[in-house]
Amino acid sequence: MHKDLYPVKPEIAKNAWIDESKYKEMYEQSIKNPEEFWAKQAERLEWYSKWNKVKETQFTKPVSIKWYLGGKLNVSYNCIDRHLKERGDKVAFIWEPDNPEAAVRKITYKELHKEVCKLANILKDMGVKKGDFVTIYMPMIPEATFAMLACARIGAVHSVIFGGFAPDSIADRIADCESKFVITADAGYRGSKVIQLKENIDKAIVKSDNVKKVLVVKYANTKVEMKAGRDLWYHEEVQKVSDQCEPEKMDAEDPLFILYTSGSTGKPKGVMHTTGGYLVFVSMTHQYVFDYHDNDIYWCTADVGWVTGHSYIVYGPLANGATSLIFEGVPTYPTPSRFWEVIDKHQVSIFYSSPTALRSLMREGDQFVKNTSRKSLRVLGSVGEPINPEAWAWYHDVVGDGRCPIVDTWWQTETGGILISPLPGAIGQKPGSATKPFFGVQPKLLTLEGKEVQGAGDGVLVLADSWPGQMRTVYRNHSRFEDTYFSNYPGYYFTGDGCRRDEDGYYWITGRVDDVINVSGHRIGTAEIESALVANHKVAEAAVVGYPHDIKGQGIYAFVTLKAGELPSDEVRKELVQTVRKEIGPIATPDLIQWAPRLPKTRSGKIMRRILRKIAENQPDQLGDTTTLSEPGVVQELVDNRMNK
Ligand code: 6R9
Repeated sequence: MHKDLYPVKPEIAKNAWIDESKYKEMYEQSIKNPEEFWAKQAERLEWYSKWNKVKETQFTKPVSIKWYLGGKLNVSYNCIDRHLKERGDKVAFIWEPDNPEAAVRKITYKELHKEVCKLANILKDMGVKKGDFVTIYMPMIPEATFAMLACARIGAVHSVIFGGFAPDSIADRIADCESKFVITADAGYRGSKVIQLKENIDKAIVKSDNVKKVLVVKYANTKVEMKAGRDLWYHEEVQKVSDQCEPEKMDAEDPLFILYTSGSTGKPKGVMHTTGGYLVFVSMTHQYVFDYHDNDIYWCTADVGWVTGHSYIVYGPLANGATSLIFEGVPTYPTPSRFWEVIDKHQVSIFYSSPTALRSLMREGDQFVKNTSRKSLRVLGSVGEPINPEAWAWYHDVVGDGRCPIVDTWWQTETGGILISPLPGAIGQKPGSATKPFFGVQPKLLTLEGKEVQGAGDGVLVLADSWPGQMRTVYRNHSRFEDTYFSNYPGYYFTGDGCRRDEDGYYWITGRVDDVINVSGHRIGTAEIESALVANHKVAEAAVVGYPHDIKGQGIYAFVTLKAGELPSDEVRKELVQTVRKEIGPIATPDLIQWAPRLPKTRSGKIMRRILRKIAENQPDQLGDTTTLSEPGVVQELVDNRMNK
């Protein structure tokens, strides 16, 4: 049995920014007097001119979220220039390449300043102006972060696309924000595999003709086609520009970036984050949640293509003048000791990773951990999905040798930063619980009918008031923003997650309550996978649900009806897998495909996913009410042939 509660370790509390009584005091202030609380927190940044109002937010239609109104600042200035006087020679980024034999790169704040200024000047020469959108599709190399910061420096809005997305997904994301500029590399590596990034961009651009310029970093030395007049080599352009570039004075509410994320319906939404509130929030959460101190070496294993990479590899750590490690590789290459070897090699003290990575390593056996020292570690973090108590205990006992608190951080692309998490010196941990709300965060549990659950109980998780890092809108679709997050439970932000609160007021996230599945910590809308499947001419209809998966958390289970005349076979199954990989990317690869001559539908023709979910979860005795089905026999057929027995 696992211990219930892992109390705060006194040796951690002693040196922590926040201890138990400080947490209580600050939390209370943050709720009672948010304006004063957040005004004080904003002073962690340097502003060209102060805001004239801290907060103007409304969760009922018309929904409007604004923080630090009228304030002026620049994110790149705050992440770089501000540190030059005292920390110019401090390392901002350590880059650990995929191949452990290849050379490490260390980039000081002074060097980062030059690199970002040069890239900002290249962007200007390419014609990028304040407010323009720039698509970034890069391997995990330092240039990816230079690109983000260079955009921020000149007031361009970046849209980073994860390297695992296929040309069609890239094309959709380029078209949605009509981005005219792309920054990419010839290719990248992941666990010795080569990913042809430039080739994917070329294919994507054919489908969306708005792209005018593509800047290409020569990295893997693969052969790529360069289109004259459109494509530019970074190493050539960088020779032509100055290493000084004045940062643009941005309004607190000017957009900083958009990031596409899957929803339960339709195409991915462009989640928009702005400048002032976002930076205050990621800087503050990075400091307090990880109990970050000046001499820490901090490593977040996420990819910059996801929000975790944005907030906790780049913006939060740099705003705090930290040394942030960028890792190009994968946890198991060349061996399952890689993470722990990198920790020893660079003396990492704060390590932030995901349950799926931990589970895949746990399975390999403790010897791969125990043959490393890990003495430098002080705080461990987890994000992306609920962490099962077994993986938690392994992380704590084996990886952390029982010394390090674990911060299980719950948040979302939409929230910009961490909202529910232990603070190492203040909140005791329970394995599997994200524990307590961060400052200013007011979680509530509601019944499906919208009634508030008091005390211990289960419900959907909503938030009662805004925090500075909250998304501001779905780009170009404010009504989708309002409908998705503010219409089911008026007056609240709806998270899409289910949650339990225990007797101690601890929060336990139970998973999505919408048609979004969380595969290895990546959110994928079932609707997207379904439309990828029906893009294959052999498919008449498809329904996709999640099912429990040992390593990935959730796996993708597809029920597929073929068109009349098409015969099911393993070949067709393989072909459908390829279709999905081509339409969306490898992250959406179905794990199981079951042939479904017919799908269970209501009399009005709606697919009954609730029933399919139970079949996929191998709980055929819990199908619930099937009386509204138009053809009740369909279900037994599917149960008998399920793939997951
Ligand atoms: C940061 C990030 C958000 C969804 C979220 C929830 C799940 C994330 C979690 C967690 C339980 C945690 N999630 N962290 N569930 N415990 N510590 O992952 O953003 O990709 O937008 O996913 O991930 O379901 O709603 P994003």
